[in-house]
Amino acid sequence: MQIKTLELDEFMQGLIRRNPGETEFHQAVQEVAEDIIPFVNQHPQYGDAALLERMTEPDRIISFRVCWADDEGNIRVNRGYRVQYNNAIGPYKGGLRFHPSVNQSVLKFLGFEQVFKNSLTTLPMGGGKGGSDFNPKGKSDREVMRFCQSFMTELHKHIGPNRDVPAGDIGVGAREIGYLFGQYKRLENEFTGTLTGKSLEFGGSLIRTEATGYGTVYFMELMLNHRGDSLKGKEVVISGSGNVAQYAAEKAIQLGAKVLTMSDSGGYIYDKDGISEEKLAFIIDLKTIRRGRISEYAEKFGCDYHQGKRPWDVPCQIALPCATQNEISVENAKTLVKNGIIAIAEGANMPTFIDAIHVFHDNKVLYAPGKASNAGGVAVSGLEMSQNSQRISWSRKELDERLRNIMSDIHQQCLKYGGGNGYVDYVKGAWPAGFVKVANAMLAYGVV
Ligand code: NDP
Ligand code: 2IT
Repeated sequence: MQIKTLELDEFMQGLIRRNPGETEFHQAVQEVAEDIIPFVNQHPQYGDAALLERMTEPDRIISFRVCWADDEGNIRVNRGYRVQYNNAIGPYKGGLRFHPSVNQSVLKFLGFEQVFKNSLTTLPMGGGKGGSDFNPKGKSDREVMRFCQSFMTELHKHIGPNRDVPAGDIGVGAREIGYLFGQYKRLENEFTGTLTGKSLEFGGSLIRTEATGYGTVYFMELMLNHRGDSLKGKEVVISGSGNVAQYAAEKAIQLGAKVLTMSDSGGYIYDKDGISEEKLAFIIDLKTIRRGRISEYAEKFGCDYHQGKRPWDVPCQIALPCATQNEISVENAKTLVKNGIIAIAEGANMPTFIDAIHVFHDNKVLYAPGKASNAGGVAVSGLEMSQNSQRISWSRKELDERLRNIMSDIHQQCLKYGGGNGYVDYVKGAWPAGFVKVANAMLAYGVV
């Protein structure tokens, strides 16, 4: 048999032809293909088995109608999805996103990245993602409950503790997981750990709420420590003010950094004095309990609010994008570099456009892709699954230690493939590290 070598352009053209209009999915694959194709070409056993072609096709996509009644009695229709991407190394695992921008392309990009991220955690989890174009904003608790019950009435047929274990993501937090789990339990008449991110009273794990944000900052500290530096005294710009942003801010403050900004889809606040733990408590209450807008922070504490803007013009040494995909453009990246940024770690999934990543690399800015730096969330989800299976719960201290160890392990894996020449390329490091385990499992299964 002739040895197959892949060409990036040809591979991407085929992928775009097979997945028309799915721009986010194309972008996520392009990002991996740039580094994986040379790797695959050096390891012909992967190319010959067409592993990259197989990995860019999800195992299956489930799409369904979600019908519910609003508080006025109107019948509303949304679309629900679950992309079961790859279960080579464990049950499908990944979050559910409720946001009007959700479509098949967004969930395929998220599912694709989840496969490699979950592999990097060293835990036995495959990758999946799901959600709906439902917008929880402005809905009453009862409306959200009815939507979640309707969504789960279909989804429950496709998930289970050894099949597929969903969790939260944008628009899906403790409230939604409670409604979803309650309906799952009712339909299955079984109490199993089929969802993670549950509240502590019914099988949730300590540290899960904090895990993504904490893990992102642990990863940042590891990158800086590797260069003999640390977060202490650094000025940090954060986007988002949801789950990930809140706990990234908390850990950054605890490690002695000064957090200058947080944002939501309306704009960003710039607090020159730094967001203190007390001010952060106001944000957590504002966003998770009162479900208000970040502009209220500016009114309360008398600082600047920039409507309709993202925070990347604010001079800083550290950036932590923690809102959503494609929030850092090439122009934003150039501004950050001009203003002296030294490192960026993604709390969000794919917040940086590919050409912006190239700007960071060209300027030797440390850049951690989300599949490495935000893996702490799904890692603690994995630990929640282990605790549920054993019917035990570990202490906060033990879980925090496990989280730190996992982040440190991911950092080590990145150094293995991305180190050398004094500058660590974390993209080059993260992809092969996640890829190899999944690829070897798929090779072992034969042609499936
Ligand atoms: P939340 O819903 O808790 O918070 C999302 C935040 O991002 C909010 O501040 C929201 O603003 C803002 N946001 C959402 N969409 C947009 C947009 N289109 N433009 C500007 N701002 C936007 O979600 P999470 O904190 O859980 O998730 C944030 C990111 O982290 C996502 O990329 C997610 O995939 C990723 N992630 C999450 C993990 C988790 O465990 N939760 C794990 C790993 C990654 P507003 O309030 O106005 O909507
Ligand atoms: O993007 C992610 O890793 C998540 N939203 C968390 C997934 C999970 O299963 O905890």
